[in-house]
Amino acid sequence: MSDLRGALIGCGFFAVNQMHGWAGIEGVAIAAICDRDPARLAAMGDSFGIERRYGDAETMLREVRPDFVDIATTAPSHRALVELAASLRIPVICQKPFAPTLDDARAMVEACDAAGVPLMVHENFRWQSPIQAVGRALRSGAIGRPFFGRVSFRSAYDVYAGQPYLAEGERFIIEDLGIHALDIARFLLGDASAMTARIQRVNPRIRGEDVATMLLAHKDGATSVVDCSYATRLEEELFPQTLIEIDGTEGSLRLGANYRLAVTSGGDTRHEDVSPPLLPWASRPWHNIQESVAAIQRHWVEALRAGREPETSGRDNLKTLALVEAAYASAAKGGLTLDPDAQ
Ligand code: NAD
Ligand code: 89V
Repeated sequence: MSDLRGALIGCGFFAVNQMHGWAGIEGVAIAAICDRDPARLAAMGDSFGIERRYGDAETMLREVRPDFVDIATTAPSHRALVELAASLRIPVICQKPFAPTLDDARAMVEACDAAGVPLMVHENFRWQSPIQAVGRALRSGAIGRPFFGRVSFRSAYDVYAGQPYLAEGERFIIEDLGIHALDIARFLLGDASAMTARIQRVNPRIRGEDVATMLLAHKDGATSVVDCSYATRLEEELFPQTLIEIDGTEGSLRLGANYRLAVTSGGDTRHEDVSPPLLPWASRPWHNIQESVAAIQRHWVEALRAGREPETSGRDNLKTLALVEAAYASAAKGGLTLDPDAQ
């Protein structure tokens, strides 16, 4: 018996993970799906045995009246779809990037607040089990007060094959991937009060930046470097692993390649394998991300049932989006130019 009936909008590249995630949560069923593209709608419907299929989101939501709606479209459509859900008082999950602009994002939060509708952004990277393990180690107090952090994602994986739109936008890596890394930095070290960034485009076949290096001042006193690249050819391709370094007053913590966590404290180092599980429907190397999809969706169900605000609520995500905007604004300014006479 399912006590929560969901509906999905957007049957593209990533939504299949969300459909698998929902299928694994007891008491939840996806009652209907929607996509403007009939071929994608049919493929998803056939794969998951969903009979109720729609080409128009409003028609679906009005007819099905689901308990929640999961928006898995790309950012340009998010505001209209979230506002539609709010107008019909349907709790809503929206994929990242939440919105193309902070103004849109604020309007979406306001619309859901005014309607009394729960809103979660599908910001799933902090839900990866290796990242959760880092959070637990940090919060155990073993390394004391953190004063430095690094959140690093460097790869040359061909993300453009599955997501061609990533090569087409004026903005790329900060908006698509850096947003996850910035959210992890917030999750581990708290909110930030200042940011400096530099961006580069290394791959000439894409429009936006594929390398970003950001420096954050966190309100609790730590400094962090958040760096990401899709132009980094390594001896071992680590996609989609996020590597983490945190130095604290009493020790340090490293999440190294292949999910090896080392916590140094009191003169000892504890090593732990914090590899994510390979869920039955998942496939390497995406299994790390796929597991976090299932985890964030479970979190949504728990929060919805308990009437609690989810961790990555729309309101919370405004702070991550503000960092994205600050990074582009800082990169556009180019930093302080040194006096050539001083060189
Ligand atoms: P996609 O282009 O493959 O799929 C989007 C689908 O939405 C398309 O089939 C399109 O026809 C449909 N669509 C768009 N607007 C619609 C509307 N108004 N009504 C009905 N259908 C509509 O995109 P994707 O690669 O699946 O990415 C979707 C979102 O997921 C993006 O925001 C992307 O950033 C995000 N994403 C998140 C993660 C993650 O780990 N959280 C990973 C990959 C992608
Ligand atoms: O997770 C994401 O948002 C994806 C990718 C890992 C390719 O950046 O778009």
